[in-house]
Amino acid sequence: SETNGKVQEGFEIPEINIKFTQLFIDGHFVDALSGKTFETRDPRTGEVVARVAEGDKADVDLAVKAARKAFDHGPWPRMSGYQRGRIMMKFADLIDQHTEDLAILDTINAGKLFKMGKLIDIPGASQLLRYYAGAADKIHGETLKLSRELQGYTLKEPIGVVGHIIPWNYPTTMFFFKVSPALAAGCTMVVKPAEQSPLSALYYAYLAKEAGIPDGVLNVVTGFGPTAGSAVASHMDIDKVSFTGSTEVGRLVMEAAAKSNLKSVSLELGGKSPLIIFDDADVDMAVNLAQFAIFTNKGEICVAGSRVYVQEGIYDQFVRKAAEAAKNWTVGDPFNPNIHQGPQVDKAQFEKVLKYIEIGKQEGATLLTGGKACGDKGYYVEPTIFTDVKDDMRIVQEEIFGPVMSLMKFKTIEEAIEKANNTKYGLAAGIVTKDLNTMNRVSRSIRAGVIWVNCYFAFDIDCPFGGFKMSGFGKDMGLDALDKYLHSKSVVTPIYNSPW
Ligand code: TXE
Repeated sequence: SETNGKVQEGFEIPEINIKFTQLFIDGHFVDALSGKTFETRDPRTGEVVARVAEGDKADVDLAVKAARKAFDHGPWPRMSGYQRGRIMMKFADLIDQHTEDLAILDTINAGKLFKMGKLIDIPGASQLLRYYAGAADKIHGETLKLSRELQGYTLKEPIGVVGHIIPWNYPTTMFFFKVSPALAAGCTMVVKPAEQSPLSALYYAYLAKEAGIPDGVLNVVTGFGPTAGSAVASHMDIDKVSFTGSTEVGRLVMEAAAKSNLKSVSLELGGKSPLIIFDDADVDMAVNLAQFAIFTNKGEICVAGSRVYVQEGIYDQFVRKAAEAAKNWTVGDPFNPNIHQGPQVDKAQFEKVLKYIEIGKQEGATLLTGGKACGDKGYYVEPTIFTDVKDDMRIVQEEIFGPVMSLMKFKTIEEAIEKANNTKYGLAAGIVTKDLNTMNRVSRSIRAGVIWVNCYFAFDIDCPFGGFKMSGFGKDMGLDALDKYLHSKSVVTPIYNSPW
């Protein structure tokens, strides 16, 4: 396989066995009503690996009908939280028994590293289920004293039928970011996976049924955004839509919600996250962190540290070391356990990344390393670093969603804060410093939903995650995410002859 300078050989590709390619509606795998299917491709080669049912509005209608029935009349919202939690625990156990099969699907659909799938994404899915399973029987409202004549309490009720529209960069993680808290809350749902990566979602639907999740609670409609996705966003019988994807489509989803039934919306959108490295940083550690922050998952991460700001005292040294380090960041077949980076998800993303590299060059940035496609097939891109980058360049302002780092110099803490905030996005930021006051001051000054200090991608299920500004609103993970799928009802009673 191709690498950024090295050739890696001698690894095994596991047997690929695709079991589920139909829509999952009301507890059954079914063809799309239209009978249509679409190709799903392996980004390692660009070749078709399966044809998957192409659901559209009519199929979404059926799925919503099933979810509505399961919500209005079925056992799921009526069970105790403890019972729901036990079924979710069983679902988690089944995922653990199929880790390898599931990781294979995300590798051949999204180009994700197989070893990371086995170590992180798939075990993370069962962990998410268990976290929210544990919360399912701890959902409670408040007692309200109110005035002398009135007393009240709040009831936390499931919000209803939820539509989850998810992207392709983390097909498993995104599925469980959305589905786990919604299940715990007692909601029923329709999931629309990304057209690039529909396979694992269908497998999860099968495991959910095996675990005992009642029919109609979890439906999966595979298909395209403008048809199936938009039918979810504009459906009159969906009570909430939870979306992760581009800012552009997030806007369409919110518009569709507003124009239909004013369903509640949460959006996790794009980012252009800054990583700020101060003079007192350990340069080797900072270089590794910067590389990890942008090249992980081939830069297809909403929180990728795509803008790296380095203080002038260590800048030259940092540039030299970053160029060296990039040479050791190997690119190749994601089934190879020794490589760092697989292919971009599809041809469109591959071309988008290469286009932005051209734009960077035309804008006058200097290519420090990388800058080209690699391999004779598939969608591989070299880890790329630009220097001499200016704040208003498109490569600094727009989300590339690929392994492309923009490296910039700053003098003072004020300048770093100003540059970091000079973006329409506000998803994440990283700070590298040993100085406590710098850390606190910068953390409080950056307008972003998560700040990582001397680390990056430090996710934990108990830590809410979501954006500011045009990166969206509403949190995934933590108990905040459970709250997204609940609404609060106030119940008030009069008190006669109340003493106080
Ligand atoms: O995203 P889309 P795309 C960013 C990233 C990437 C760019 C384009 O910059 O390069 O978006 O990727 C569904 N109504 N992110 O085109 O289109 C679609 O089917 C309802 C960042 O793949 O936003 C898929 O299920 N739904 C992001 C989901 O939206 C629609 C992750 C996301 O696809 C729809 C992905 C419509 N009109 C891309 N059109 C992140 N925040 O991590 C599409 N969809």
